[in-house]
Amino acid sequence: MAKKPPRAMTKAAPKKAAAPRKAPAKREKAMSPKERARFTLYGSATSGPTYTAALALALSRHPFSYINVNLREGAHKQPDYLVKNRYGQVPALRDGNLMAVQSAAILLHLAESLDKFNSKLPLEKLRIREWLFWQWDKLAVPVFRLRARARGLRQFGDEVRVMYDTEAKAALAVLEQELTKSEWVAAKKPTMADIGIYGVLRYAPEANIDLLHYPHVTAWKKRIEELPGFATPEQLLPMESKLI
Ligand SMILES: N[C@@H](CCC(=O)N[C@@H](CS)C(=O)NCC(=O)O)C(=O)O
Repeated sequence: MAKKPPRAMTKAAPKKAAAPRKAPAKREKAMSPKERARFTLYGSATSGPTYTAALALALSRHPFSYINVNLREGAHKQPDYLVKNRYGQVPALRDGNLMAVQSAAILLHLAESLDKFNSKLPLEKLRIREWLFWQWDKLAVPVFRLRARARGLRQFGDEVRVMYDTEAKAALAVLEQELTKSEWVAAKKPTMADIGIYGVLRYAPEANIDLLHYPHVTAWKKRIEELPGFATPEQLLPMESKLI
């Protein structure tokens, strides 16, 4: 066996100028096949709440299978779907053996189980929940009703339209005011509360609501769109099911 030359005899590589010290890049742990196959999202391509769940998974950098539930054909009211979502709505998210429904509950489940877009601070945790409850109470309903009317999926007269429009704008004024104080709604960093609210406001133009009247909301929306992993509804929700 050829003898290895003593250390001092090995030719030293020419010295390079020392590169400035960078913090080591955080290496993503390789995902096991079981972990990759963990989530299946049941939803519809045009559904805002489905997009919210998909966006939370995308921003958490977790792959998922997607099953298209054909709302037009009433697939969401069939017994095989009602066992997944007792409310007969999309989305539903399978996490292994567990089924999560209601998009805000799905977001909170992902925050806890993936430890993403969450906070360890009790006050921030509370604020994440607070904003998600507020979002469904004050923002999502008027925005989604107006959008459904504009798309011809719901019929109501001008009086009701004005009522929802006023409600949506009142909610936006609250959000605008909050975002004058902080970059993110519930914490010093983006959380599931931002993702939940973004999932509604993405559809504001389709509800004929102009977000340019809310400069802080517009800037916050852009910050979310710059987060790694961000994707649009069209990119995340195909018309057909997609298994991984
Ligand atoms: N609060 C529910 C709302 C879900 C929802 O409204 N889904 C709509 C599609 S965007 C749906 O399934 N509509 C059919 C129905 O309610 O019968 C959630 O956040 O998951």
